Amino acid sequence: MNVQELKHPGLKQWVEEAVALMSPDSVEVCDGSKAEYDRMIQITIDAGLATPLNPEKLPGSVLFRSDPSDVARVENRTYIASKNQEDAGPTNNWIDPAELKKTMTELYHGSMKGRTMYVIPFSMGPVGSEIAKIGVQITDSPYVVANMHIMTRVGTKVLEVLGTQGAYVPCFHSVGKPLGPGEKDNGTWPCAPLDKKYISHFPETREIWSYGSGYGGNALLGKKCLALRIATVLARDEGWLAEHMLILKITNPEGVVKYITGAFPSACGKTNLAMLIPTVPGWKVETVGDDIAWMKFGKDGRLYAINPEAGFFGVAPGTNNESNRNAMESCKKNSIFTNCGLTEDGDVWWELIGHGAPGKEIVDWKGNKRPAPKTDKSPKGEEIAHPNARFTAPAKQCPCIAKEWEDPAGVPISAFLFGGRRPKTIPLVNQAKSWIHGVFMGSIVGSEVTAAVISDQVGQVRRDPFAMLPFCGYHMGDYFKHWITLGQSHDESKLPKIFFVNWFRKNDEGGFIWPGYGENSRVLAWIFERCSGKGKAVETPIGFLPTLDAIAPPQGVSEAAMQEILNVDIPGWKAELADVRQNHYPKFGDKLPKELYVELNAIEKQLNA
Ligand code: GTP
Ligand code: SPV
Ligand code: MN
Repeated sequence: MNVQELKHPGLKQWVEEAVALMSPDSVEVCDGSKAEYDRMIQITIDAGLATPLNPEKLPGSVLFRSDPSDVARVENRTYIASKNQEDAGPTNNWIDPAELKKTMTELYHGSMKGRTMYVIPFSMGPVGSEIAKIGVQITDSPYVVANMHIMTRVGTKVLEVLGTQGAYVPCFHSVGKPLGPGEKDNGTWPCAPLDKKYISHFPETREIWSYGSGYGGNALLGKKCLALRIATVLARDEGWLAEHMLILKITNPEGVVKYITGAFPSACGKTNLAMLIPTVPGWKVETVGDDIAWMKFGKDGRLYAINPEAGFFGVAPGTNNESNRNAMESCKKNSIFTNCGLTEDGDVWWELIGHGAPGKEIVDWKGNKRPAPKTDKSPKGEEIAHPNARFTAPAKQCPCIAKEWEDPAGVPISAFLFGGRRPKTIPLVNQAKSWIHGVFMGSIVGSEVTAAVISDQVGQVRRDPFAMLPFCGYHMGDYFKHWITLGQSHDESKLPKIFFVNWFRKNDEGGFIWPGYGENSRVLAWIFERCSGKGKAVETPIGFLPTLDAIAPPQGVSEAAMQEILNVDIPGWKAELADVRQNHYPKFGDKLPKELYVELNAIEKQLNA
């Protein structure tokens, strides 16, 4: 479809202005068809950017290798350009919106020369449902178009819902690598250098401008940019929640169903928990979503969650048939792999895939030939797959996708989990005593920084409140307040119960104490029972902890180890709370809700008693 055929005058004009600014060679409006997807993939193969994989192993799938400057989200190039700096808050980068638009307009000037501009109408959430939001992304990356096909609902059906007057979030995206006459990508991933990349959000006008990166959350603008950063602003104004949360359905041996969401920072286990295969007999887990939840109150006063996405953009390393068989099955066909290794037999490979690689050689994520590894481990810094290598797979291919996953009414949530990677102090699981106590715990989440972000802090613990540090589109102090207000204005008995979990406690040798993955079902079962008014617990200063007989230890975990991870580490917690008081909360100044200091004071007092 061409631009002249667009029936929405505002949209048509916006595209025409973008064309005038960015000077693409041609323009195409995406229809969302399979033929279009196949054509995008063929274009990237012809440009030397995609490698078709062995159709007997991974039918309909390809592998991309990106640029070393373009392998993850770039938090220090991500901006919340609200009119007042105060509204972006201390945890977001801010530039005055007029100044930022001026800078970026210069960068966009002619940035699509030699390329095609694709106009992607997309829906976050089922097309036409009341809860869904429409965006329109223009991009010069066929890789992005193909990924958007999998991750969102794309095409003509979205334009039909938009009609002639409908509202949409306009999203500019250019990889920032115009081509000269006759020039081709020739196998070089197109992007701009790090200091020219911008991932910008204009919360008042609800616009997204992204430049210079073709990767993941920087470039698939429905995901973190729209469904989180812009959506958090809408949610604040309209009284709902847009969160970095998985959504799972859990069924107990008696057939009782509950839905649980969980917020863990990037690469801290959401996809794995959402698809977990329980080791506890008789229990079943199914997936509703693996990264983002939008939650609104139903007439019955309960919170209902939908997954606004249509696919998984999952971390490849660490994924194997033991740890996450459902993810392995989801990406067995029709999938896009980015920055994985390529074996001699046309298969993908990554660290901790469960086996070495066949043959003599393997191609690493930088495109270099290396000896085929005999085991599935590589020394740090010498990985064959980038530690943030990803698969993009349609959610409907997941063997454990819940039948409700596209229900526009959403699923009623019984529990929220918060957690991160914490080698010490934070117990395996801990239940908040009240909504406000849970909000306090969410506000102090800490986690080791992972490879999902380009940062020199990888491995260091940082505070990542609600796992939303890089994804909140406004002042984090106001975000805490929003959570508190929701609790105060609703019947607390109907709100989800709040839990803290930590799968990542380490022993003195640096090994994980808790085996994680499927064994996390032991913790889910306890949480399920707590939500039913059962499940044995002891009250401690930090919350309700399971009694030692409440969770049977998995094989290989001693009684003493269980005691260690279910203990209140009093000196550790005192240090934790002192750090919150000295370094974390002061960042938010007057915007830190005083209710949170009340919680902090009360817990400190009990720990000192
Ligand atoms: P994003 O997509 O970045 O938001 O990540 P995510 O939160 O969905 O994380 P994911 O489930 O993809 O897990 C990231 C990494 O953590 C993978 O390498 C997993 O193998 C590993 N992981 C997940 N769950 C566990 C667990 O219970 N224990 C341990 N030790 N590792 C885990
Ligand atoms: C994350 O970093 O939390 C992701 C990957 O889910 S990305 O889409 O790149 O944001
Ligand atoms: Mn994520």
